[in-house]
Amino acid sequence: MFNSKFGSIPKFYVRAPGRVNIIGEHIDYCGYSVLPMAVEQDVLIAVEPVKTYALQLANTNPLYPDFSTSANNIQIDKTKPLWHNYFLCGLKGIQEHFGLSNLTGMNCLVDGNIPPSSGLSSSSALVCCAGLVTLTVLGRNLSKVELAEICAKSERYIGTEGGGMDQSISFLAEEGTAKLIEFSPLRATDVKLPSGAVFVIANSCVEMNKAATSHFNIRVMECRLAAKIPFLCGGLQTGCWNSGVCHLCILFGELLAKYKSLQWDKVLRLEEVQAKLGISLEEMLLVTEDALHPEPYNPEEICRCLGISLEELRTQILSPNTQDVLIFKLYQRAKHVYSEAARVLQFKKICEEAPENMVQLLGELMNQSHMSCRDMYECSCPELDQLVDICRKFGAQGSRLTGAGWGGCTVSIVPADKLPSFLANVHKAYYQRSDGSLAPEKQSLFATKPGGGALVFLEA
Ligand code: ADP
Ligand code: NG1
Repeated sequence: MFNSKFGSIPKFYVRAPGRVNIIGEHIDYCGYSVLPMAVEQDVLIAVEPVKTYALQLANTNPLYPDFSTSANNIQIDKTKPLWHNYFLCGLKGIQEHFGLSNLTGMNCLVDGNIPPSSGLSSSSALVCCAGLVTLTVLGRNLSKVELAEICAKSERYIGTEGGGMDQSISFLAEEGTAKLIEFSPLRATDVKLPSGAVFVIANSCVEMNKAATSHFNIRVMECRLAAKIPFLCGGLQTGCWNSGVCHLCILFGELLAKYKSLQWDKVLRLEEVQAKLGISLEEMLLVTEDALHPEPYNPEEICRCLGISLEELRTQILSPNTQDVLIFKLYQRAKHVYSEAARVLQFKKICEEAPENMVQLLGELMNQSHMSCRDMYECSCPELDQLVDICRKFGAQGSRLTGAGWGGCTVSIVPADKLPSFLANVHKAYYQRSDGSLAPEKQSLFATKPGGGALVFLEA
């Protein structure tokens, strides 16, 4: 196909994998550690550098049309997340990192088998693959951590305010092991998964494109606001919802006095709040219960608490696609984040200690995670809830949505000896169509093992 598109043959190939997040949902952009593994499915790009400035992209999938532009004039349209824009994000990230204005061109043919908009990070695999393609064409070197950080930042050119989990695992993954990904500084630690269980991905077949909707960014903004509000409450700022007499001020009066001089207006992430207060995640849950109210906040109340105008809220805190949001559920989002962050650490500890009932304990954490995503974070959907129930009914010890949610996939932990009957029963219960035919099992329901990270294949 490359030959028929460009009349030449590729000089090298790059692959970058998708991932399944085992636990730790919607907490990477709050600064908390997550626990994903790479999947075998990936984006693969065949590349031929050229001597002109022409960048020509083609795709093996006819749904993604050919695209060409000048490599030294990259424009990314945030309002339309067309496929080639993800490629341009990766390219632009590398270009900016090296401060290059004149990039030479290339011919690229993109192929991918990660189901798109399904929570398995097809978008980040494409961004990371394009980043590594560009680095290779330039003949430069960067560490995997540098590449992950550059691509995490540059994927935001598409308009989503993601946290960096997907790009990190795409580069730092190693075959045979899941990873605990920690941020600031970015690092990845091996997590040995139980040998007696298998992780199974099931696609709800509901697609949710993050960049084409505002669901994802609204959650990021709610977390951002939840990180600021408690500390401007309780006498540090007048006019807050409980007139400055909340329990937070009594419980943490000394801590607040100590940190009063810090610039809370600069705090963006819930993890920073915890670090500044120097207290545990369990204590943060208590602080949240005292400092935030369960009723939704409206923009006026938020502005009162922060001492800013509506215009400042819109332009200085909110992203372009969340400026008209009228309801922010800060209490529920913060509770999800702190409890989910604690579950990730518990999951890792159980994997290290490997108690006899390990699979059951890990399953319980995954079930709790799904409940919190569904009820507190509201990022599930009826199809995902149904799929999770079906997976549990047919033998999963735990099952949860994975990735951003609102559609996409579930991940289940299934005892190895139950795998064949689990696959058969779930297939029948969820994928059997009304006309009696079955959706293709291979793409929708499959067991997965920790795969390796991004790679360049050079011709011998
Ligand atoms: P995900 O959860 O899979 O990252 P997103 O909705 O964020 O989902 O991104 C999906 C988008 O990524 C697709 O609409 C498409 O633009 C792009 N994409 C994914 N896979 C491919 C591919 N193989 N070729 C071209 N573009 C792709
Ligand atoms: P998906 O939609 O599954 O690729 C997104 C974010 C992650 C993370 C998860 C939720 C991007 C590129 N990805 O992943 O950073 O926040 O949602 O845990 O924004």
